[in-house]
Amino acid sequence: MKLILHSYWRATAPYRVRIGLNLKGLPYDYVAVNLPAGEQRGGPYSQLNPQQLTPALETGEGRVLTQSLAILEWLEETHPNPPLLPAAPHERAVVRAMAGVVACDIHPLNNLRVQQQLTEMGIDEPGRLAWTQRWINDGFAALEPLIAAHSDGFAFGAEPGLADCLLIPQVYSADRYGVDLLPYPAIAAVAARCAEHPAFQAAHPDQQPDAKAKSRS
Ligand SMILES: N[C@@H](CCC(=O)N[C@@H](CS)C(=O)NCC(=O)O)C(=O)O
Repeated sequence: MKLILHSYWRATAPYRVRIGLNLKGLPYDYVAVNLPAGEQRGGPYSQLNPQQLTPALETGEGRVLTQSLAILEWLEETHPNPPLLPAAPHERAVVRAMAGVVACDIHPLNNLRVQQQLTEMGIDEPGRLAWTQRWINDGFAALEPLIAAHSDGFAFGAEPGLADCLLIPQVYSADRYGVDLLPYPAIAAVAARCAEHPAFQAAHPDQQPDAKAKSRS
């Protein structure tokens, strides 16, 4: 079974899946979908994912998975080791809560199509930036005490897991949008720890084929 990930180098939802695949040690082929050019809309990609959002993961025999959290849960169920979730139900719920802050409460408000809609509604660049920073700061303010209470190097405990798969791409986005991490020392510490881990390094946007092609052109 050859996995094929449809991704865009700078997009955070596919970045989550790249980290998960790397943590599980699963090789995959990378297919770039140029989001600013609109390749997610209308063309062959929209047959693969009718929601016209990345990521999509082809898992063989014509099957396609979408939604990064669903893909990460599928990875966990089909390749349990090393685990992305702790064993105890309460702890699993805490990790899913961390993931939910990013996936449900930050990212949907700041996605490309939302930015494009704000532009269409006449919101200027400083207004859009303030919007984006607002929701990242709200989410990080909620995550900070959760991570401070449960981290032992990574977001939950001493091993990387699901919460880190969500957190690190969001920290990348925070940096892109000029959000200061100073009020969030626990988040910053986890980000520094993950930056040393090969699975996170290989998943970083700068390491993706479409980022490299861009910098050559
Ligand atoms: N909830 C979805 C979000 C997917 C999503 O919004 N992906 C973004 C990239 S991070 C995208 O493809 N945006 C294209 C667009 O907005 O047109 C998931 O977790 O997979």
